[in-house]
Amino acid sequence: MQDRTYTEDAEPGDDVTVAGWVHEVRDLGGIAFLILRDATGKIQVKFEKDEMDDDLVETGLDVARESVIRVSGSVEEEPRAPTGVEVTPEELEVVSEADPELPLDPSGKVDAELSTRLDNRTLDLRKGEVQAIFEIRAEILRAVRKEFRAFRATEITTPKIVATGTEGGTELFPITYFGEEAFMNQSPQLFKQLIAGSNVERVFEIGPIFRAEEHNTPRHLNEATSIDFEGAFCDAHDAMDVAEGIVKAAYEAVNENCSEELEALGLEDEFEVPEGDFPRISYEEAIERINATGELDEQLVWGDDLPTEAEKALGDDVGGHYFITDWPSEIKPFYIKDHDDDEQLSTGFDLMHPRMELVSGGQREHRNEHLIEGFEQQGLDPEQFEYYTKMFKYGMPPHAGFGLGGERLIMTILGLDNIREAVLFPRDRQRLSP
Ligand code: ATP
Ligand code: AMO
Repeated sequence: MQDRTYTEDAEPGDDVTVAGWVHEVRDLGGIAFLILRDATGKIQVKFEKDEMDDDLVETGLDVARESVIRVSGSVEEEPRAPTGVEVTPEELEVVSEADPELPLDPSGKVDAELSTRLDNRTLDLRKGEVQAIFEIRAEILRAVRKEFRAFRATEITTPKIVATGTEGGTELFPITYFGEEAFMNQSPQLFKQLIAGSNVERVFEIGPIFRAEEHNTPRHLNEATSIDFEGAFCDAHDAMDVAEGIVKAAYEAVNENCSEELEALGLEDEFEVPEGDFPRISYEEAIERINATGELDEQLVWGDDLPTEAEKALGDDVGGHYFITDWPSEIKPFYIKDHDDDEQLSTGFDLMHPRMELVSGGQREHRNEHLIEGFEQQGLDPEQFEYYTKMFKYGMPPHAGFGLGGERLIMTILGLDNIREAVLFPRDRQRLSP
């Protein structure tokens, strides 16, 4: 690493070399200031024109905003400086000059459209509030990993290039794999089950999922980060306990470790960790409550999937996170187990934030003959899934798990309007680069 001091570590009395981006230059006549910004903050560089070398002053004041510079000098206390200290430069080097025509303003004084921001992510990330989102994202993923370890789960990674889809045929991205048809994986579903059926027992994965969804909404991506769990000898309620623990751990970590970032986002006063247990509402009760709100033009009947306005009505009614349990079997995938005493009723559950669905999960069908029947009922060819079903012949324990949308978690925790704000380089219908 090149020898330099982070701006946050520059203390009065030090001789330092700081390096970073030119945030702003303010020329007041006899005196001028340059604000230098790096990953840790900002520092003021002072130019007293009569007392300093002309070349040095000229270089410092002519440099375009967002150029990269390196400054060596002494640090002094200065209460009027933004951070209480300033550097009097002895040397100043322009390391990389910026074009003065910037496509967006990293100081944030001029708002930019989301698409302009995403096309220029490097410049966009120079804004404190944008950097804060990704610092918080990293902290959430750290906390999630730690929490899974506390549940004795082992982190795995599974293939993203696969021969068969699991979450519905229309959402698959086809690719060519050495002349054969293959797909980008929609979910680690089958792989995580195969490993939960080994002695490893409990697994988690944080990785990309690919969905060829045609629609363009503020909460769908075509490449998203899924936080998956699967545990042997777990039922749906155990999996709900883990999902609830993971979501709460994420909020707690942000609350405890991200105060500066919350401040950068203006959330320091309103940020709240969810309290109490998340209610577990059966699908049947959910549709009754939704119908009772009178918010829907048409009453829901048993067997309907919940449209977005129904989720919203129930979310407003409940007022916090909640589970919807015991969904009708026919609207849940083949791998979800039905209740033993009622095969119309599945063990599938969703965890909802008032704004949107965060998690889907359930207990899995672990009985080989029932699994084969389930494939047939959903019009899938069990032979294509032989690599999966055959392992159910050699001792498959009951197991359960879930998938949690990573970006939806970040989006709901921070109240972001658009899921694209929670990804560095989002993939959507219109966006394949950068
Ligand atoms: P699924 O794909 O099975 O619905 P999901 O995991 O993608 O599950 P969501 O996307 O939150 O979870 O749930 C689907 C919801 O999205 C449905 O309630 C549906 O009404 C809504 N939805 C789907 N397409 C659109 C769209 N183009 N605009 C707005 N809402 C949509
Ligand atoms: P599901 O398809 O419901 O379930 O996905 C699980 C969670 O992933 C998130 N998610 C998405 N986020 C952004 N953009 C998308 N296009 C998108 N699609 C899904 C949501 C959703 O709740 N195999 C099951 C999980 C399981 O049963 O373990 C599955 O994939 O937050």
